Amino acid sequence: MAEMELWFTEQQTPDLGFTCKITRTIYTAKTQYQDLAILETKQFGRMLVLDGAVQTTIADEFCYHELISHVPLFTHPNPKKVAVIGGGDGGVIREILKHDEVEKAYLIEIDREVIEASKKYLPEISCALDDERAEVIITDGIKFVSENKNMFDVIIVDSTDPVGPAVGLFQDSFYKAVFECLKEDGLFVAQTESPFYDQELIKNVFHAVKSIFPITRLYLGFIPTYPSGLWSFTLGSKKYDPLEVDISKIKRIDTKYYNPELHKALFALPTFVQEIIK
Ligand code: AG3
Repeated sequence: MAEMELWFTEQQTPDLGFTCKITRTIYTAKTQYQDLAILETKQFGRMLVLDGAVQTTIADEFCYHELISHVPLFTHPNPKKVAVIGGGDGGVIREILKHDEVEKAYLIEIDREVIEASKKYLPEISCALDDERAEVIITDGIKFVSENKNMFDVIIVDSTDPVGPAVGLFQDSFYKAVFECLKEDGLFVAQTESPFYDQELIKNVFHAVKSIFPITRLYLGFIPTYPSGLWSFTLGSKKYDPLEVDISKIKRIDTKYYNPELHKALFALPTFVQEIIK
């Protein structure tokens, strides 16, 4: 008898699924906060899934992790203290530590089990979590940000979709707390979902950030395993504008997606996306 084929589907919208052939389920757990799975897919290699939503895969993680990290870090002229809210797989920390001037990168993750599973099964992504410049703090990001003032040069919000524990990371009160948690010339970036499927969300976040930060910008990237592939990031800044960066001064670091030529080009938006944030 032919061997049975196994397929995993993320239901990306009520009417659309994204399906991958899998060779095996490596690990599953019901954590205090979510359902966690590590799958071995044929097309993308190992995959981290939280509550049925694809978070990252070995094959395309670089797209997301580089875009969410290097755009803010090359916009700030001297980022020394950086915090990641969420991002328990460690991919953002790995990218942050490619910047020599960063003295300390804090990972503020609510779910310890995401970190543990990533360390065990996704070492290519989590590898920098044991670096001496990295510090892991297991706590609620909303609580952490509201309890610390004037502390970071850059904050990167690497959250899951705005459901369950992440809902509060997309609210006005959180962005106000992020503003206070940043130094006087600090800036932040948050992942803000798909311009195809999440227009209301992008619009609301953009306007919320705009009412708090003097500079607000939206940029896009392509992440094959996320809903629609086209993905948005919202940046709020107290002083530095990503569009004013002198790209000839950007240091070459080892990346596969980000490069200085893309730094400003990422902010050039298709007309339908310009309409969303009008
Ligand atoms: N965080 C954003 C994942 C959102 C994906 N959404 C979905 N598949 N429905 C990714 C964490 C990577 N460090």
